Amino acid sequence: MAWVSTAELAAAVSEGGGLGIIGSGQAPGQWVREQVRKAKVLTGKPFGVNVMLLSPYVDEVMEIIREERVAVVTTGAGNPGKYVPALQAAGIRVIPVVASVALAKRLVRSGVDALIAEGTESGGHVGELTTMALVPQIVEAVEVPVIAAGGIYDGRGLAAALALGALGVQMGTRFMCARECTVHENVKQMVIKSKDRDTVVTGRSTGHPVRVLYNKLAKRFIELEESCSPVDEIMKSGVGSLKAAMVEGDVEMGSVMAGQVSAMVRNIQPAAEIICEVVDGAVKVMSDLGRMAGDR
Ligand code: TUI
Repeated sequence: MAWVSTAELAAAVSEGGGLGIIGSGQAPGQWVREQVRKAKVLTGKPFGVNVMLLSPYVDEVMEIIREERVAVVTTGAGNPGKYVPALQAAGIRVIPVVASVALAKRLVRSGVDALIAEGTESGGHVGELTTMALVPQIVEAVEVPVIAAGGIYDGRGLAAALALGALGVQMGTRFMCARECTVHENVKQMVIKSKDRDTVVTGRSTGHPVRVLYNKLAKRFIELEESCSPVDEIMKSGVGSLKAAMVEGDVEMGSVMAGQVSAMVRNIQPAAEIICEVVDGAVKVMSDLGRMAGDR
């Protein structure tokens, strides 16, 4: 979660029993190094960095991650195959986000350590399949551990993901409203006020579909797409808009990337409390389901 999951949130998640991930987005290598070093001060526990493969800085970011010996790299928006050997040689676990069975199989052949199967319910760059359909298909297709993502908010979502064969979950949107999350307060309030149908996917015609909370920018994007404007004109109207929303708090003309569970987020909570609630909730759901199964 570029501009959202900074060192503070990642460290708080790792301290709370999860694996915190710093979102590096399109930031240059030096910014990533500073964030990694800040997280190392805030926690002694392992954490990861997400690398957005469309970033112009991807090569230098990968190099810095190697130098800093970060525990885990996750990737988004592409195929990280060529980076896998060098990262693993430095003892770094590589866990790409995938949205299709084909890419999952290809990456397992590249030797990745695990996969994150992300359904279209998620925020930001999205694929086509839902988490419910995608996760079991990837679980069947590969032998590495699968982590489910997209549409997971609480213990019910974690239990459902485990039922589909995932061994864990990745959650983004709920952590946007973690107390330690440094995203602009306007964004937190927009998430908290959102309703079930408030996210839309824009940019399908550009080849980079992105789920966002509906606002003036999303409206303009949809209008440009409906009028079949040239792809570069549509892309241009999105440049810098993620930072405008997440850092500067422009929730009208900025890109407020968030997933479909946005509507379920109702308050600001410490990251550790979120993790406890999710895990305790899943244990309760699973024991209730076990009882239901035992009753027959
Ligand atoms: O990457 C994300 N979420 C993102 S990246 C991002 S920045 C961006 N901004 C505008 C346009 C495009 C990107 C904002 N949010 N999540 C992980 C993710 N990866 N979701 C889906 C994918 C994915 C999709 C297709 C991964 C690989 C893929 O196929 C690539 C291939 O080569 O087959």
